[in-house]
Amino acid sequence: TKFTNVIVRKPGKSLCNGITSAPELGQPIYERAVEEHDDYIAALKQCGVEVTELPALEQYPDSCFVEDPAVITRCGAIITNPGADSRNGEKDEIEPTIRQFFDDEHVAHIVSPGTLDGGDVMMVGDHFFVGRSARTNEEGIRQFIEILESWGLSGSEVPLEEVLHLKTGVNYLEDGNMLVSGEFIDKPDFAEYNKVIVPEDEAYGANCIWVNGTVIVPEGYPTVLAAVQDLGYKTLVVDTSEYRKVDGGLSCLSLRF
Ligand code: CIR
Repeated sequence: TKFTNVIVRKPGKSLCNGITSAPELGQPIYERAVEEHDDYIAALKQCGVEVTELPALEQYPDSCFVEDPAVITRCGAIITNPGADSRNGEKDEIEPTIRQFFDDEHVAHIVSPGTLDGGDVMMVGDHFFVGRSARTNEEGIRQFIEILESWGLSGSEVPLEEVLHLKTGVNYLEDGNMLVSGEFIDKPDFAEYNKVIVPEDEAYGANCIWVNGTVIVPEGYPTVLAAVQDLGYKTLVVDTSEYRKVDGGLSCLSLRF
């Protein structure tokens, strides 16, 4: 795998009203969120990708989490049908940008009653694991796998019990290495990989991203950072603490392809 392009969207002030499962963490501080976003973009650029930065969309508080309304594979892009009502319209906002990179035959859609969030999709080579979650339903997964298979790719369902999205708890670092936390540590789906177990008190740190040989790790997760470095990866650390307040992390903030 080699990524050439990354799409991000600047957070709006409305990020403070993003969906959250952890209101006790408080609302994101907008100015700080923008600084963190700038640092994130700088880290991505260091990994040798071209970054397309879309403008903020105040109408959609969670729209900086561009990973959810689209999934991009090496064979084409899939515009999803995000499972949260307040986010569903984000699919129409991202599509024109996706079409700048892919022609008509290489853009597919998940349609109602199917729902799917890109945060539930983990790419491992030409196979895609798809979490069945509160956002991604059985019909969405069926459509997604049908599209993948029409492109010569494959997919499989992973039921989730505890976390919001599949990649909240498991992330593939290429080279057979997988960061796993909580409910994913013992899932048979991942038995064949070199699993790096993320301790419960650093669970948020499981959401790292591999970008062209470098792994970007969230700031404040020393066990995860050491484990990733032990695997031999170059690492970059980015603070995503304002995004954590609304259940977001490193992977959610970009589309990498
Ligand atoms: C949401 O609940 O949809 C946002 N507050 C967070 C989305 C995080 N996205 C992701 O894990 N892919």
